[in-house]
Amino acid sequence: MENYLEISPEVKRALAAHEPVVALESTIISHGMPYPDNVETALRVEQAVRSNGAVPATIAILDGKLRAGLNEAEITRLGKAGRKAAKVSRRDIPFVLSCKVPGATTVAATMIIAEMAGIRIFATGGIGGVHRGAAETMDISADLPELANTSVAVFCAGAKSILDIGLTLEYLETHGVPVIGFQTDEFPAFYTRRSGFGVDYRVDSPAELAQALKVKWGAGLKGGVVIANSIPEAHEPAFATIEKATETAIGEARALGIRGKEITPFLLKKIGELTGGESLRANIELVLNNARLAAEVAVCYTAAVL
Ligand code: PSU
Ligand code: MN
Repeated sequence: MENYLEISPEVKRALAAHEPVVALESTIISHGMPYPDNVETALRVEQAVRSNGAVPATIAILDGKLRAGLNEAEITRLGKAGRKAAKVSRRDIPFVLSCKVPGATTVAATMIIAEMAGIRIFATGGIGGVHRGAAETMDISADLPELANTSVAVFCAGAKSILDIGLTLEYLETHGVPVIGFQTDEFPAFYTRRSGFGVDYRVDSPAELAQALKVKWGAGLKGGVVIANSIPEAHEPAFATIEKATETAIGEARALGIRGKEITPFLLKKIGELTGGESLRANIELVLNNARLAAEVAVCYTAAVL
């Protein structure tokens, strides 16, 4: 697979110099937000990483290459393609590599490419998980087995309440994935700070977190880590607004028979419409917040492992 990997000159230089790099995913650009907010957000997220001392590496599949580090024109291309871009998880990688369609990587595929490039720290909005009703549908995101196997720390605002958060946490526990709350004892539910579920461990500083990552991977314990970073209070929508929109959106998805990889983008779009854009504004703020924290931790982590 390394033959297919193309790292941008800036990211390559930073990695060779053991400087902090933060991976960023691209499904959030193509399928997670509408154009042009998606492109604007992706560029602001890169800027947030830079302002906090790290080099951003947005990850995607373009023109038959696994890419780590995109320029503004390439990010714009993905943003404009929107849902015409392929949503790429682990199973899709070989097929999208061998065709012309641009591929936007999910958390799972971004982790694979980040690890291959030598990037350990990755910021996104929310991870996929076990869907509500999974006992019947068996809909479990490929993000979860990837977290079990691939050694990358994923900074997120928890898992969305479109998922069964309790079952998602059970899966992660079974597969040995630590779920760490950054300055929180409670696992956040993406748009909202509370879910009713606790985290496994709480850390209060980037340095403390970097040290735990160093020890985990240094000890040969392979696999991912989930760092749950709550949306800042000032940007948190009312719980009832989100919950009501989520219930309605899930009902519509069921009625329309939407399944598989289409579900998450469908629900995000619906919830955006139902909340009059409030969920989109929250989504943007929480991604920025995760990018800032991931960059701070990347700075401490590179210093710790040198
Ligand atoms: N959550 C969001 N926005 C997103 C996603 C999740 O708020 O764009 C995307 C991520 O790329 C995640 C993927 O990895 O959805 C999970 O999709 P699925 O459930 O089909 O595995
Ligand atoms: Mn699924």
